[in-house]
Amino acid sequence: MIGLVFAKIYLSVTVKYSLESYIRMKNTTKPAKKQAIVLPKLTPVKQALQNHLIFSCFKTDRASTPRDWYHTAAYTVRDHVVERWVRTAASYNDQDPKRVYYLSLEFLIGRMLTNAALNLGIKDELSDGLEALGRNMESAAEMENDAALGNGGLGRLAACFLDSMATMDIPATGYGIRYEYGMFKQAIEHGQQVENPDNWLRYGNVWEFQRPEAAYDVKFYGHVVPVTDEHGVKHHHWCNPQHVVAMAYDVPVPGYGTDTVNNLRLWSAKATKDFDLRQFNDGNYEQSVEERTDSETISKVLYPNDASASGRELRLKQQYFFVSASIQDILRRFITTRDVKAEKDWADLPNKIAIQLNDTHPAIGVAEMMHQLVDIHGLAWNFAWSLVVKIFAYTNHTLMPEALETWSVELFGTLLPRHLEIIYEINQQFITMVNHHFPGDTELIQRVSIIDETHGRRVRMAHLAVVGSHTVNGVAALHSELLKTTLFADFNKIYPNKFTNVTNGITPRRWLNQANPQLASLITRAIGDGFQKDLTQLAKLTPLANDKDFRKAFRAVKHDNKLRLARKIESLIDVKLNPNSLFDVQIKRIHEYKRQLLNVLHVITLYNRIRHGAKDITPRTVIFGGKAAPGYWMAKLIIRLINDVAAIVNDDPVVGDKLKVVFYPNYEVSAAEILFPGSDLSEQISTAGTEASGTGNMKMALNGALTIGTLDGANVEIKEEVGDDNIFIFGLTTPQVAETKASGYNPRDYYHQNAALKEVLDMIGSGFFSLEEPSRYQAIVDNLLNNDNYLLLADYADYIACQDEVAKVYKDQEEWSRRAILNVARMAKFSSDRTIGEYANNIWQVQSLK
Ligand code: CKZ
Repeated sequence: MIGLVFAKIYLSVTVKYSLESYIRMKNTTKPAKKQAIVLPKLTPVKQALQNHLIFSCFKTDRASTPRDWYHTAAYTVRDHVVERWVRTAASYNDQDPKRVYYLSLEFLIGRMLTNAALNLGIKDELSDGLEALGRNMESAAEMENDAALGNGGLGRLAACFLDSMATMDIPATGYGIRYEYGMFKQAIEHGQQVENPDNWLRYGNVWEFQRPEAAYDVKFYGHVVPVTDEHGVKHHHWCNPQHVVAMAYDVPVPGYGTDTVNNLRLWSAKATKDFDLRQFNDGNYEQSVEERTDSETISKVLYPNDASASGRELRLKQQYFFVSASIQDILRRFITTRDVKAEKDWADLPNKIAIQLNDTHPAIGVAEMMHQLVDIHGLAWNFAWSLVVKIFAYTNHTLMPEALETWSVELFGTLLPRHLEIIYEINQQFITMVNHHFPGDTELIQRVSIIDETHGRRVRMAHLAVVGSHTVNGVAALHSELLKTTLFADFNKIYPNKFTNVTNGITPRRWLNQANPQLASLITRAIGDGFQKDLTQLAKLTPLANDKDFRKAFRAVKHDNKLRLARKIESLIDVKLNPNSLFDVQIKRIHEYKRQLLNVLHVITLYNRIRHGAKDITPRTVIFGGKAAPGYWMAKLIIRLINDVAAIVNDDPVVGDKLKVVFYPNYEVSAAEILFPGSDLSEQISTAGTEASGTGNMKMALNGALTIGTLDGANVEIKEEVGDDNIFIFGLTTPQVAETKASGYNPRDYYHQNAALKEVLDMIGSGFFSLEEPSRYQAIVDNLLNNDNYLLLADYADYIACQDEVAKVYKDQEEWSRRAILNVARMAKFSSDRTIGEYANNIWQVQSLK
């Protein structure tokens, strides 16, 4: 017993000591004085390159490697970024505007060098400087590892939003995790996906600044002790927790054509103590080191399961870890910049901060804000809650049931005992309110409760996010409607004004300017460069769709981009492509609902037509790219099928160059920058009602591809913008999908009634593409014939007919170009600047700062 007490004292002393040594700055920071900042002058680019090669890389020209030149170029650009970053921070400090905090477990940034140089307007200078030193900008840029801190669309959206917020001078900070390992690297071996670790920090990271002074204590486990003080007020002490330190790493986010450089603050987990000296002295050296690695595991790796909840303790730890550090940081900034004593001072909080939850992944923030306001800063519960609901807003990105996060109450209560109590209290008050408005409707209460009692007891994070936010938005018009009528129908009755839509967008800086410099310069020659910051100006291209010379120039750009893509593919997988064939591209995460399999059925249908001697075939190259979650067996089987089909088709002499099938390995942001510009046809073929928005659809159209798609997600709005004649729409609509399922869908009916479809499925099932293992794809065929949850067979015939129409139009290159130009001209709506404008005005109530 005495030993135990001693151990506790010992622990608390060591923890306190090491925490203080980490978290030194917090009490020493004073409110910044308003003082003009004088910065040293920047060196001219060529001189800066020479300086950085020697002084930052410690290399002479003779001994320099391509990586040294990347670093040299990056340091040179970074100086310019930092100069503006310092001034932006100072101006935010002086003006103390309302700020936006974008909380996201994912930021899929990709490479930064070219993007930063372009946004700062020094790309040509940099390129010339490198040239003058006998080096080349592209080969330097190629050396940069992607920052792949995200899975797919949700993470990339966060990165596009950062670009737009900086470009629009919105005072915004992104908060996330500095994963030591990002999205895994996909290799294809024997046709199958193999996951390799993404050790992206191996050679250091020029773009991050470690901030040892911005570190916070994050607690886990332990237990709660209620204490009533001398005034009879109940307090809650979180006793005997484990401590982890969250240390900040800041990454600059330069806006385009502005001096604004915003901050992306990523947290890294550090053990609170270097060694447990007691164990060390006991001779237990290894165990004492292990404890340290244990806490540092939290920021080790990104979970790679796009759109499927994992339910693992480490994932919840990651969520709480970065959310707690971020909210401590947000409140510290608020407190240190003003005198916060009474309630009325705190009442200003929602006028100064807006927090956006990127899906439910950071939804624990609602409880954490209550914890910090009530338990730490001593605010009364009801007052604190009134602030919370004014501060938070929540974006939902998916209706897929498997992506909806819930945590077992047991796990939650063990890891975060105080937060479970807080959630119970929030739920209690919420249910009381519901009961008041809908008396006696116990089923309603069961359905909306934050605690799900029907599958064991589980915390429903989406419900916590809805209850704790003033606004909930979907990411495309159709999706937001479906949220109100399906997933959140009950909540929409309870809070009729909470739900809204903000259609996604993409940043034209990366996805046009950077990825497709040739198209950007063709557009600039035609209409000036105002479109970079104001995509509505693309409308000026509309009349040029009817201009033969412009169409020719536009086609030449596309052809060049296809050549660039073809070269890349040949270097990767040694397949030669016909650049005059139709490049038909589906690049996105592999998921059954996205229906890569439907595309495969079309490929095999074309193959059969060729084998059966059809003459009138429009040559096609069908390109797939995308990663499967490592535990998603069916998605991995689909990748294997694509590769097996590719092997057979590409080797069949009867096919010639009429048809080629490519699986582009390791699809990532830097690959996307080559793939989008080189695409003719954009495959957006998810089952209607399943893809919340999609953003690749927008990137494709902006780069002059025509879309073949269902009326799903943002495709609906793309169709509205480009016009029915300039998009290829097929398949069941969302209500038709629902009707088909409700009236006893039998996929076998389609199989028996469509000879081409039957032939394709029989080939797959009988091992035509897997001779060495004929039953390899039996599960795919069985699934299609017996379940077909995503209605591939129901949509097959219409898809094939639509693809035939595509092939026909492609033969008329003038008509194809005309439509493609109109697509580019009508993409204004899909700029993330428009999206961010809507968030800023309708949700955050923040202004640009000049
Ligand atoms: O968000 C995009 C949309 C897409 C939508 C995607 C998304 O599918 O249509 O354009 C931007 O709005 N991603 C996720 N949900 N919607 C998502 C991503 C990662 C993870 C989850 C959902 C993930 C999960 C759940 C990662 C690890 C564990 C659990």
